[in-house]
Amino acid sequence: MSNRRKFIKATTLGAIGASTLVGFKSVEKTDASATILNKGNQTKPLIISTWNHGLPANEETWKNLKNGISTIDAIEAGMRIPEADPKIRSVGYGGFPDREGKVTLDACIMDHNSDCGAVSFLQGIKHPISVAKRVMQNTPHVMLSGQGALQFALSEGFKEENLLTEEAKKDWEKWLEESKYKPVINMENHDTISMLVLDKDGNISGGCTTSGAAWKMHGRVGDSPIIGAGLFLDNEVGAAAATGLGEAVIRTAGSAMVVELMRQGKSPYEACKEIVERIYNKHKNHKDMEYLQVGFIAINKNGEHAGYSLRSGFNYAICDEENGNRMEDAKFKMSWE
Ligand code: SD4
Repeated sequence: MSNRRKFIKATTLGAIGASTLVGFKSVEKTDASATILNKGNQTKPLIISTWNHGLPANEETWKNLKNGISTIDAIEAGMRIPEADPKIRSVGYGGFPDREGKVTLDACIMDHNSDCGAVSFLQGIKHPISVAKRVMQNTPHVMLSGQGALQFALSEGFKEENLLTEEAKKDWEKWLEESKYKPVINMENHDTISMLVLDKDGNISGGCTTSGAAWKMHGRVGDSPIIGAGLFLDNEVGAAAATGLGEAVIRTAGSAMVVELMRQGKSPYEACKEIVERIYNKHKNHKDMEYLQVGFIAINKNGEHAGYSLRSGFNYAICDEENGNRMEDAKFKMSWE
């Protein structure tokens, strides 16, 4: 087993151990692609989220759903956990900055009515997911960006603060020594957090939040706030969300395509795999191929779920009544080695 693989395994199991699984049984592995939760009329709630930081996010969302909070508010509550955690260098506060040393954030949220809200290139606000929700609920628009998004957040009562931690600043200063843009996606096992929820009423909602690719150009926006790229759902069919190199996901309208394939009858696993294959085929001779990683998670109305990535190392957190909150390694097309 390579060092990298060992590292990923260790962090995966470490995260399970570290998590406080309130009322949950921790299960190390399930055959997720074969799971069908919902036979007959009764819907069993299900949450899936990308990466290890999906565990505490799922836990918070689950707790809120159990307390009768609306699904959108429960998603927001869950995603605020990694956003506020300075140790997570790919989301919210403590996220890696762009090449000018600015932390710029992207997020979106979508409900079962196809209502959605997003913010992109937002600076100085710790919880972009909450601002995205306000865009959805309190404006006639879907996305606000940059200075306008900040202005809106302030008008809604959000507080402006410095999101660049000392640790992230040190890493940026080190990066400046060579200034080479070569994203190392999933190296630390926590990129974008995307969450998909099937609630007790059988409705599907989702959210996505990130500080985007480290050392990106100032002004760069990734896939995560773009409905159809980083996140998409159709309550008649299912939902999908992405992590990895946003440029590749935008070029292929990744999450929307996964949902369309499910509409045509593919399982979440088959749909994620086909879109990853498509992204690979479109990029195999592309300059981005050297560091290309993309991963998708998907759920359908039956409660089937899956994750699939181009390269190894992607995992996602699954939470349901039967088996609690646990990690699943996504299947993948190829390893990094
Ligand atoms: C982006 N997909 O901005 C996001 C974040 C990510 O490595 O996963 N970056 O491209």
